[in-house]
Amino acid sequence: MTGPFPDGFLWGAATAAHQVEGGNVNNDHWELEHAEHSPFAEPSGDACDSWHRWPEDLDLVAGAGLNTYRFSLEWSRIEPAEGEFSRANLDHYRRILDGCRDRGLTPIVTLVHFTMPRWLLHDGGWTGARTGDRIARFTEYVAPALRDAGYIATINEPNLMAAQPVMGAMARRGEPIKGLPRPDQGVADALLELHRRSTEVLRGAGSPPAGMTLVGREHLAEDGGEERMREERAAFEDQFFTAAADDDWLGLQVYTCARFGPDGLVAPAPELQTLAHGMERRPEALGAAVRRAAEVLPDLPLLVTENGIATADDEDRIRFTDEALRSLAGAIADGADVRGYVHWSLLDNFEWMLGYRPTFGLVSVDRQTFARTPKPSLAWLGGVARRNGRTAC
Ligand code: IFM
Repeated sequence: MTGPFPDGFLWGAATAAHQVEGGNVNNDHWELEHAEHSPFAEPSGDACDSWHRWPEDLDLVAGAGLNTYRFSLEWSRIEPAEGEFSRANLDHYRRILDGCRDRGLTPIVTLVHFTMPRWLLHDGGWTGARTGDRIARFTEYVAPALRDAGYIATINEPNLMAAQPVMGAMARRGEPIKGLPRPDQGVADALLELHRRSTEVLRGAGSPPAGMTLVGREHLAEDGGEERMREERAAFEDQFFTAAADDDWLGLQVYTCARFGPDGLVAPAPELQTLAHGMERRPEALGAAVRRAAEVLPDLPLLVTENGIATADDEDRIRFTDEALRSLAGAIADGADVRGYVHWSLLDNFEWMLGYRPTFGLVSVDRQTFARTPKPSLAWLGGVARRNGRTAC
């Protein structure tokens, strides 16, 4: 690939607390993983034991030649009971930030990556009347520890989080899931309000640039599907873009496209589906999603905070990422203000309801010993980073 990637471009890999730390016994997901008739394929358990092995993880990122690490805080560890904060656990994350800076890595920190403390699950959840005050208090507590972050994301993928209850209801009615449906408007409104409250606190604390990370996708209309595509895009994307307009930056997490016919979402052909969530293999969706965000929000700096593929074939991961980066280079050449590319994921990790089967990692993790084994794709991406995207000679 050959890219006009700007000087200072960030190249990194991402993780999220519940997917890699292990032992997050005090959050909503742990509870759901262990519920009777749980929809989770398996519990998260010890995950990748990154709670203890994070220095090894950072060494892998820096050693490969990447310059950025994205990770998230686990609210349930920092505020295990309402209003009761753990200084020791916040210090743990503070040490990860220091560890990043010591290795020349720019930390991108997400405050909420899907999980909430159990006490919040049982007292309102994301849509609860007091959740705005609670996220503001949490943000206020953590903000001083995050002064060295390069970027802070408040909430990860609120557009996906708001679509989840809709998917749950569809599954209960036995309807086929053909992709991410239109978000539940009440949940979307609530999450955007939480983002606003958290951002307000970060701004007041003089924190690093604050934004949110959204699922970005290429929207494609099949014959007669144009109107429906525009409606769905407005609900899934445009309303979130509008809410992000006053932020300092926007994160896009792009894996695939969504196709629309006159009756709505069209499921990808089975031969095009990848290992995770039946997504269509469409690397060029990255450039398309970035172009659209840049068109709607021309003045907002963008970061690709996730992009990747679940595959057991690492050569295909390299091919996919190379194609995705070519499309990103095209979007940048056409004027999109993109500041970085962060691959999902550093490690093979806990892929939520699908458990450990899908492997998104640049590094595999032995489920018994937690030994990390870099895949060729890690060195490949590190090489891309060292050359700032220029083609290898
Ligand atoms: O693993 C998830 C991550 O937590 C959020 N974005 C999509 C990834 C792959 O499904």
